[in-house]
Amino acid sequence: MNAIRIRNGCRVPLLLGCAAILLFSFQEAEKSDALASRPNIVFIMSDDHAYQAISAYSDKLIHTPNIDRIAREGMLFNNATVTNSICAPSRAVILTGKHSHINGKIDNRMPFDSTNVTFPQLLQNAGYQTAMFGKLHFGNNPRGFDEFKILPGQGFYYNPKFITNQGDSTITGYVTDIITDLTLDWMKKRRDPEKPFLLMYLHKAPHRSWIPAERHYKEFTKKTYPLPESLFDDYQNRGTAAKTAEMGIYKHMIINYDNKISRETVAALKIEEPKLQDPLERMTKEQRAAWDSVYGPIDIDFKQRYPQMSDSALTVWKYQRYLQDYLGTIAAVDENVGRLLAYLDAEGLTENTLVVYTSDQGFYLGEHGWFDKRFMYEESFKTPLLIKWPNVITPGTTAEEMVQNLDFAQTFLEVAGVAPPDDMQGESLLPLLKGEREKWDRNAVYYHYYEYPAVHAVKRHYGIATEEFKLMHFYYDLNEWELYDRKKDPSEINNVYGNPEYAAVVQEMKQELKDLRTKYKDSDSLSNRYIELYKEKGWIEQ
Ligand code: SGN
Ligand code: CA
Repeated sequence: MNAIRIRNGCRVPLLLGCAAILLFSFQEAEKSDALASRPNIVFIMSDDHAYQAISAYSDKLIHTPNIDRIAREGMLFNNATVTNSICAPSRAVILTGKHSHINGKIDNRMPFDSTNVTFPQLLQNAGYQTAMFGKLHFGNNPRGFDEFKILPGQGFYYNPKFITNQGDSTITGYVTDIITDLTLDWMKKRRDPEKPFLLMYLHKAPHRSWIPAERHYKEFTKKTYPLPESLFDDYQNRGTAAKTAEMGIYKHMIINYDNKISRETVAALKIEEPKLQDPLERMTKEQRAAWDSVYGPIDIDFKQRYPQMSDSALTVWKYQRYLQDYLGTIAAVDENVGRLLAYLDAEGLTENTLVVYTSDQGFYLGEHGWFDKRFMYEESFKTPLLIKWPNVITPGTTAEEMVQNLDFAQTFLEVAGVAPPDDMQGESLLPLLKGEREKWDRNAVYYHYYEYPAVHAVKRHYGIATEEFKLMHFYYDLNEWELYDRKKDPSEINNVYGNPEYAAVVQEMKQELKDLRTKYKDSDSLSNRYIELYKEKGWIEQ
């Protein structure tokens, strides 16, 4: 209509000028149409959320109807993995689209080099409105965001502090609810309907030390969970790294800090264990009273039973307490994901919004007797990934392709019509989202973990995974290889590296690993440089 009016108003001498105006207004209209039709991106990520604890993957432990909805209305990825199974490095890989050895954020301690180009900066430059709420864990503020409210470091479950680009604050309440309140407040009051948006909605839960919301105390502390087959793993037929890691439920989980038995009871029972900062100390009097009314009786019961408990009974007790609290925190995540999805529905945003649910890595829920992550073994290497985008993805589909957190940046840039920088190292998932599987040709993925020596004592290692095999090399104060037959031994309890039947596989996999390291520009000399950096910082002896 506007264009016609302009044309009708033209007089001959002005014709050229009018044509120019007309062209300009067409171009502008097209540009703003294209801008408006570009999808919104909602990136939901939790911290340490194991795929075993999402009912779209397995309903043995918990029912997560709201997270499952993303798969029901979209795509469930059965082979999504991370490149380095630890928090801040995973986030750096996601933001930069580059492996840790390239973006430099190899572990939770090293600073993030903010000269790295991140996909939110590129989306912001391309006209997206950008916001981030929740846990980033970088030590520095995110770039490329119009608004952010992030937890300092790990953040707190109760009455958390926030760093924002309008000053810092402390908010009373439960962290998962608050992160959602902040997100919805931004959506309701400051979202610009003229622009597509990128929202990064990042939960702290279910990170250690696993404190649920008050409304879930009673329900979850009553539950009993099935024991994983390898809860009592003795690490036979494995290498040194599995034997020396310090993340055993029996040996390393702290009865006070993790299992929430009071310091008084622990002292009375003469249990010797590390004393970490009390995670309950931030609670208000009322919050603490609500906690004590449910957890107090557990304390009394434990005090009575502990003297008679065998080692295996104590392992099972710790496992049950661990899962009750861990899964309790996930119940609040699921509810809050539901709140956000309902808001998108109510605002008519659902159809053209790409919603991702993922975790910064996987987690052990008693498999191999462990909690925590870090290893390239399955439960921490694999991460949940569910994506919906009703305008594009066929509902209820699954993807078996080997995708990684490395792929998000290029995916989001492609769906927004922004050319990715040449040095990003992932692959856009858009062909898979569109159902064009023939366009996907990756057949191996690369992994490299660095944070050692450090908490949980997981040795440095790198490796390659194909659909059939996984080959890992543990290095630094160790020089050991491990090979797992993923089809025959999905639980990875039998290292077949030295088995003559696998000699040819070892040879092939080593060659593939070498090729992959060349492709991604990783090398022993780079590994040594990062070890030198640890020495310079005084984190390891010279
Ligand atoms: C803290 C946890 C560790 C955990 C790291 C890294 N201990 O140090 O158990 O492995 O974070 O987690 S705690 O006593 O502080 O809870 S990460 O998800 O941030 O990488
Ligand atoms: Ca994490």
